[in-house]
Formats: sequence, structure tokens, C-alpha cells
Amino acid sequence: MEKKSQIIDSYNSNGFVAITSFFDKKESEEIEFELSRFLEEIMPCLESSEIYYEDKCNHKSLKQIQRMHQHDSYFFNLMNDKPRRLAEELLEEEVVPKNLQYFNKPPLLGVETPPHQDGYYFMLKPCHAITMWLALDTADEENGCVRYIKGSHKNGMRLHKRTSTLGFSQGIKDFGAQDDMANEIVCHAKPGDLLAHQAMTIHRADRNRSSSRNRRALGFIFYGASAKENIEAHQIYKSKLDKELTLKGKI
Ligand SMILES: O=C(O)CCC(=O)C(=O)O
Repeated sequence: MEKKSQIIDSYNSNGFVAITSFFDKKESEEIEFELSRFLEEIMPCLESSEIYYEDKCNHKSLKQIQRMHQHDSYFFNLMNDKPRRLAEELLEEEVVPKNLQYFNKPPLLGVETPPHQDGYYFMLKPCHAITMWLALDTADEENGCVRYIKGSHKNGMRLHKRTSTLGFSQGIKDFGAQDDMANEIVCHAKPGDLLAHQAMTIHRADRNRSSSRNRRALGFIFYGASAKENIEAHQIYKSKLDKELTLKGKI
């Protein structure tokens, strides 16, 4: 694992940081064990709006689960342990745990993650929040690893537009302008490695081109206690989106 000062420097100057072996082998094995239990015992009891499949009729195409920390005490405790302490150090204030998500890009089925800034979805003032991405599988170019636009957290919020991607309904309208590609950093990761980024940092991922390898991860979102959420606007957007996805048969 990198030194604390390196982690803080990279997070502040680049807008993201990659931490190797944030969870060691034993901890990662425990997370895997608890995740299998969650998928088997808890997931079948969740509302359909908490679970996204690339294709609802194909259960092998599971791509996202929302708010795992609200549905299970193991994941509540996991979020409030090392990830929460890191969030407090990097945001330099108390934090509010908001979401613990499961992400997968199943082999050949996992589509690309459109370039976006999480802050656009969060609707916060000030936009003070952090997202962490914990690799559960090896992630590389072939199966769609995360890519960051270095320094993009310093250049304000870009215009976003609606996408057709389930789970990532907004993407940057003019991505590719403003030296985006020249500043793109490809982040390979191994199980237990953690990426953490600021809510203004642009990131994206390719589709999974592998025919056999999943690209699974857990995402942790924390808001800074100083960040005020536009709860009404957020709820209106979410219920409109859920209605639309239900009508289209996607959830
Ligand atoms: O898993 C991915 O491809 C991207 C995740 C992401 O965009 C996020 O956690 O903000």
C-alpha cells in the first residue's frame, strides 16, 4: 500500500488515487464469501429497482446492485470501516455514507461506462464527495478497467446528456474536447486494489471484450458533511428514471 502522504497528494493533484492492496488477501476472501452470501440470500428479496441486468431475462448479465449497506449488516460494517476512514482523510471532514454498489461487466455482455462526473448525478453544493472503486477481479483494457482524466476535477462541471446505458444515465456531451484523451490514465487493478476519485473527476470504462473474464467491483460513495444535497431534485430525477426504465422493461 502506498504511503499516506502519496495517497493524499495524488488525490488532490490528479483528482484520483490508486491504492494497491487496500484490502489484503484474507480480507478480500472474506468480502468474496460475504458477497456470494448476499447474492444468494439477500438479492432475491430486493426491489427490482435496486438490481440492474444488461438483459433482465439473462441472470448471468447482472451488472449493478444498489445500496448493499442498507440491505445487509456485513456490508454496512464494511463501508463504515476502512473505506469510511479513508473518505474522512481525503475529504478532510466528517462524511455521510451514501451508497455501496456492486458493479460487474459480465464477459462480452458488459457495456461501456460513459464518461461522466459523479457530481452531476449527486446534485451537491458544495460538490464535496468521494467515490471508491474496489476491484474484485483483475481489471485491464480487455475487460473494461476504469480510466480517469487526470486533473479534470479542476475544470468545473461539464455538460452532460442522457445516455441509453442502464446505471449510467448521463454522460459528458462533448467528451474528447479539452485534451480529455491526452490526459486519460488507464487504471489496471488486481483484487483488493482500490481506486478513489473526487466527485468532479471525469472517468469512464470500455466494454468487456473478454469472452471469459468478469470485471466485478464494489463502489463506495461518501458525501462530505458540508455538502448539501438537493434532495427534491434528486428524488424527482430518480422516480422519473425508474418509471422510464420500468416502462421500457429494463428493470
Ligand atoms: O465500474 C465502472 O465502470 C465505473 C464506476 C463508476 O463510474 C463510479 O463508480 O463512479
